[in-house]
Amino acid sequence: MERTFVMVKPDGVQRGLVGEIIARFERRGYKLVGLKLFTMPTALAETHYGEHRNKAFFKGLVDFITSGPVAAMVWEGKNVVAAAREMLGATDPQKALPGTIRGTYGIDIGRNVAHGSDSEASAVREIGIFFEEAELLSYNRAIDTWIYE
Ligand code: DAT
Ligand code: MG
Repeated sequence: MERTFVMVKPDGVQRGLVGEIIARFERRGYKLVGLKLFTMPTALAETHYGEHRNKAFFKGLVDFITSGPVAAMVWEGKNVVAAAREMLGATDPQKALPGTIRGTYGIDIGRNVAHGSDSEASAVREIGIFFEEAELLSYNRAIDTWIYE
């Protein structure tokens, strides 16, 4: 089964959206296999957003993402990497479709509420930098036969 990294950013935590965002993935049928609330150290933020190191918004992005607690999670299920990106909506909330997380809760690109890995390779990389192997749980859910055919 595929896994992806999803994170409620400091704006989402401050606005009380952690439960709402977790609920959307739960209701969809995805399985929560890792979860923690913590404030990201600058070095970890710079690693996580390393692909944007040379962009004009990089410093502001790192300052923002380290400004308060984030809720980091790993979700598991069929095609969950692409599904999570669709559920988040476009990076710029102004362009995100209504009903997506960013299209429901966001306005500015620098306050887009939540993160999701953009590919299977990114998911593996991001899960590896945010979670120890022992923090990722394997467990059965009786309900899975009602979610997967
Ligand atoms: P995503 O989070 O959808 O994967 P990304 O990886 O291109 O988007 O950018 C990472 C974050 O950086 C994004 O969630 C918000 C911020 N960001 C991206 N483009 C930006 C821009 N043009 N101005 C300000 N912040 C930006
Ligand atoms: Mg990205």
